[in-house]
Amino acid sequence: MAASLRSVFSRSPFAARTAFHSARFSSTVSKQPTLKERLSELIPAEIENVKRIRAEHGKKTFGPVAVDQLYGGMRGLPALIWDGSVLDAEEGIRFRGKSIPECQHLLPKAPGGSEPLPEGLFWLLVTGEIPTQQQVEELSKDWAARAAIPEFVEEILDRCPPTLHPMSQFSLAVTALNHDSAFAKAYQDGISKKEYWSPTFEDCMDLIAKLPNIAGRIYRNVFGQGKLPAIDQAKDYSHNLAALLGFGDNEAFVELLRLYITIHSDHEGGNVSAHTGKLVGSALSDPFLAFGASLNGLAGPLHGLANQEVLIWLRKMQDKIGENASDEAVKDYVWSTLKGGQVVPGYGHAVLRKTDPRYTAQREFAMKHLPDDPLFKLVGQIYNVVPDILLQAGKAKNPWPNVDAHSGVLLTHYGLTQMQFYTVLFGVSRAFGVAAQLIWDRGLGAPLERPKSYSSSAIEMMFKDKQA
Ligand code: FAM
Repeated sequence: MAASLRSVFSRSPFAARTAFHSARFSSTVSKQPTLKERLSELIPAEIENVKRIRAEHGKKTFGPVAVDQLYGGMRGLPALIWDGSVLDAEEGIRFRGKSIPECQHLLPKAPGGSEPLPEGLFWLLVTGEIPTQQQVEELSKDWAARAAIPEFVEEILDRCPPTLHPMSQFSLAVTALNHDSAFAKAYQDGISKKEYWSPTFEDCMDLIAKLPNIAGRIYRNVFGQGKLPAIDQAKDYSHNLAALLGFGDNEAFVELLRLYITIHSDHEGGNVSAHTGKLVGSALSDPFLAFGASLNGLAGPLHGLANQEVLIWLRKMQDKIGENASDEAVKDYVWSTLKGGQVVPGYGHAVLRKTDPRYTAQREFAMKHLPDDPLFKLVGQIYNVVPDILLQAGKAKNPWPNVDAHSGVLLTHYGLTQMQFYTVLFGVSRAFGVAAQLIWDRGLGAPLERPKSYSSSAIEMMFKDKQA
């Protein structure tokens, strides 16, 4: 065994890690398959499944393309395949067919905890299966073992001015992780297409594992919260992330993070961050480059930055109309936002047409853990007035709250009051979905993305002599 391990070590660090995992596996009789072992069984079957679907249906068409969709941000344009999660306009997100309450019920929990472990959600996104307690514990251990970030990435972060937005710092650090990409190295070494998924998997595991150290370092550098503690190899991912942010002793906050990461992880394939990761990954940019690009999209105020914007808006509202303001005063403030040509942050959605179940899950958490929090009460009051106003204003297709209307209030309650940091936590979570998608795209041999663009004159020419 030692000799064969040494020979793979000399080939590449990725091959060595794989061999180490299999060596560990074979030495424990009752050990259940690791995520990578399970994937290596699932990928060949799915390749055959996709071949069959394409042979049977590949030439069929559905959904006409309207010119409005070309000018209108491609709303509803069928263009992507992603099995990990599907978003229904009325019902909200399902992860591999499971609603948020079902995930909360079915996924393994930490001892004494009641929220799902994000490790389990990742397993579900990747395999479509509910993992065992042992399998999520192995994943926690694996991620803790991979959590250290290279010294030069620490230096990059330490040199960033605290005035550089945390999301820009986050994206810089993630992009720099490409220095040690197993995929980039394997590609340079001439890896066969059939094997792409394996170093992609290793990069994705490293990516997720390293995010708490990156997020923790940004938080402490920017907001002056002292030295980072070491990762605790015996604890789960969310506990370690909470500890790095300085909240490891607060079990309710750790539970919040478990729920937070789970519900923010994925929102089907077409949203800006998920689609950007897939698009950039399709050029065979490694997962660090692809996810760095996702983060830059998430940092926009119409997408992930909305959680920061909500808190800023709430605070401005409180400054203007005071705490415990009447419904009338809140309504006037909402109207003044709209009349100023601004959006009401945390409300509306490109796909959803009902209250976001991610909002509901957070509201239920708040009812259980912080029912009397004044800011939570204000969020409830806003929920009672904003939808009617957006309907009266007559523009927004969806007047209901989305995920970002609630998350900042929960974080603030536990003392994480620095709203410029909120989107970083969204980013840590979104890595789970983007990574799962990248692994499958490389597993199924997804091609380079290259949709067709048209000029306006070409559109006019196309319909010149046709009746309406
Ligand atoms: N406040 C005011 N106006 C709104 C609005 C809101 N919350 N939501 C939509 N509108 C407006 C929108 O700006 C557009 O106006 P114009 O015709 O002047 O361009 C009109 O209503 C039609 O928009 P839509 O078709 O209903 O929405 P879109 O699909 O174009 O955009 C959002 C979707 C999410 C960008 C939009 O609802 C919005 O800006 N919401 C506030 C920002 C926010 O909360 N973003 C986070 C979304 C979240 F789920 C996430 O990605 N993290």
